[in-house]
Amino acid sequence: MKLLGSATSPYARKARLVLLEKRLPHEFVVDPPREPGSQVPRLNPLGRVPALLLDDGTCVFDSPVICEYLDGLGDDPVLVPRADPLARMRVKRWEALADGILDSAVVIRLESLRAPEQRDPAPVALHGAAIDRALAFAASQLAGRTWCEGDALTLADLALACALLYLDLRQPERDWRGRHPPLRDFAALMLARESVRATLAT
Ligand SMILES: N[C@@H](CCC(=O)N[C@@H](CS)C(=O)NCC(=O)O)C(=O)O
Repeated sequence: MKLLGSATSPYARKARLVLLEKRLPHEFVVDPPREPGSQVPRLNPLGRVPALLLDDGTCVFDSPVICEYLDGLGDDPVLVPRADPLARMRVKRWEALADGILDSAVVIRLESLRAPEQRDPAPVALHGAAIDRALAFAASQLAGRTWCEGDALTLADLALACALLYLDLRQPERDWRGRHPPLRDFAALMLARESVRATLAT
């Protein structure tokens, strides 16, 4: 199978981390969807990455769907709990929280790319406040814990790491490490993983 993405897409990175942590054979294809000649719009009608192309030609899209599919391909490790509905919900809720941080960060990023006189401060303030609330929530949930859910790595940890490291890339001024020590410690743990280092956006 092939994962189509871009080097900086945090949603693609989440899928890449699942592939690497589960050691699933794959090819990562850099194919930014807006580049002329990109095959992404032909494969994923939404024109977004990540897009996972299976060997039979099926295209799986939207990172939560991709990650859940990949997790079902093997048990070493299980990244989304299967037996306990509450634990499963909590992992998926962490993923929703992390993806929501990213959705808001992308709005702010797109606004910053507009000409200064065309920028609208309202969405920047709205989404900035949402990111701050989500970070405070994540920190309160993580306090005193090593992993987001249970006592081992799950998709929740991979998703949160992608959100935090994307903020490092696009909003270094947000200083989430200084404001939230539990997130600082968590990020240090995640940055020690080979999978995370192998996918660092440059
Ligand atoms: N909800 C989607 C979001 C994916 C997304 O928005 N990806 C961005 C890149 S970070 C994208 O492909 N945008 C379209 C573009 O750049 O034209 C997911 O989780 O996969």
